[in-house]
Amino acid sequence: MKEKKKVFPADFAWGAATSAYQIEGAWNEDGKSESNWDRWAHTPGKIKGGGTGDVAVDHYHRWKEDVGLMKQLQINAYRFSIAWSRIQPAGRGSLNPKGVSFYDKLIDSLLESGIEPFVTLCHYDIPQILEDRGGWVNREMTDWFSEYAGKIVHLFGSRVTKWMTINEPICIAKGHYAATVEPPGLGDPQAGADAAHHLMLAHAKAQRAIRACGQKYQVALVNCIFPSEPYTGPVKSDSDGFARMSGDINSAEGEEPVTPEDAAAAAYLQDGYTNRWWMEPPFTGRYPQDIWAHMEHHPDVIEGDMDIIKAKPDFLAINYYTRYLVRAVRSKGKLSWKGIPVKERGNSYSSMGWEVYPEGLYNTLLRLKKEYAGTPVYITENGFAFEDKISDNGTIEDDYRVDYLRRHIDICGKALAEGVNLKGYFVWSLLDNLEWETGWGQRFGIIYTDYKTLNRTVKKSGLWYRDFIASATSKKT
Ligand code: IFM
Repeated sequence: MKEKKKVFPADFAWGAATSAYQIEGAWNEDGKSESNWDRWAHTPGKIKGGGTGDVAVDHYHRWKEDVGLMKQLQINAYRFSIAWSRIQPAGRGSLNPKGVSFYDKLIDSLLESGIEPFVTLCHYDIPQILEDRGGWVNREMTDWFSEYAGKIVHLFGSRVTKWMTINEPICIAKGHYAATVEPPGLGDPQAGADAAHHLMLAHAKAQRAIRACGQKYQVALVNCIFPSEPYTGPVKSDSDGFARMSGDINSAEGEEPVTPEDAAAAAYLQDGYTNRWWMEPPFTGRYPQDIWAHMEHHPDVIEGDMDIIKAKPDFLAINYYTRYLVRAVRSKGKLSWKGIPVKERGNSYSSMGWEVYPEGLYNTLLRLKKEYAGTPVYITENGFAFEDKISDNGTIEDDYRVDYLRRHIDICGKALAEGVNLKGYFVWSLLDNLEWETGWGQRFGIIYTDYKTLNRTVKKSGLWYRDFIASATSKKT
């Protein structure tokens, strides 16, 4: 037997990810308080089809079975989040022993199974009591969050070293405060801008609090990166991930025609609002100046905030699903952009309407290498939603998901070969779960969940992932 030439290093993290509200259920059991998402789901009309996380996929009671499934899949890392409302029901002060015990047992069981826990402290859900006080629009939230972070790391820090503070702050600022689709659905752009700043500050303060617990911890903010490309004209993507374009831009009916320069600017603007705003400040200590100048609503940045925010994370936690095709538009005379769903390019689309575009992951990884030289990168989410059907003989033939995972994992290998400091890959998601306001229709899991019986069945993609991990980690040919 000879040694195989390995693309993926032996210590590469092969994982799957979930979040508390999407899987746990037990929304009011064992001392858990109401969360912002509980309140939202219990408000008629907020979640498609009336879905709630009350039971979710009952992970709170079935966690042992779920860890067993992870073991079966041979993953060596699991990313999950802690429900703040379960572990610290009042959002401040004392911890709930039963909540602590749940995560305690989960972490022990993962470690006994050879699976490293990667813990997210806030994956959208916060105690409703804090939402009632303004949630992320309230600056005090930055201190409440960092106190909570410090407490949790004190609790579990002897067993968990990888910590993620906040998942996708852009979705919180935009979806929860600037827009109306997620709790509390303020629909207030100024609140969105304030939340955006508070989220960055909260992350930085939490990172400090975690580091104060010990040097061994690795901390990151989780960002979803959507590389931008202009909608029309020949598109050429440079290795830095920015799209350069030339050619005419067709205007849609009723809109002003736009120039190629406009389109390029739009792509930069979109990239600025969606990606750079969240990625750059911990490295540069300032928000991207072009975006600041373009913004209509500015957060209240107090002297000293940016010094706190300027604190490099230990790794880049990147969620990647698709790219944005962007088109310039003029709104009230000002250049802006909109994302365009285009289906005629021959690519496939998930049931979320997201284009399958692995090249975007490649561009992103090379861009990260260039812009954040050397900082380790984990793909903390990557996956494909579809309305999977279970066959009469009980299998789920999700070849489209196998194809998606294979192509994105291939890209990871290619990026590693080109010197990207990629440390791990997490499939979103371990098992089908509640996809927030879109309800139960979007199945992202590599494990199928029957939402009536809550039975779990490993899909073809899960089996494929298991076999892939086995071959990627075996020492011999
Ligand atoms: O389900 C979500 C997850 O909670 C955050 N990232 C994107 C996923 C798919 O929409």
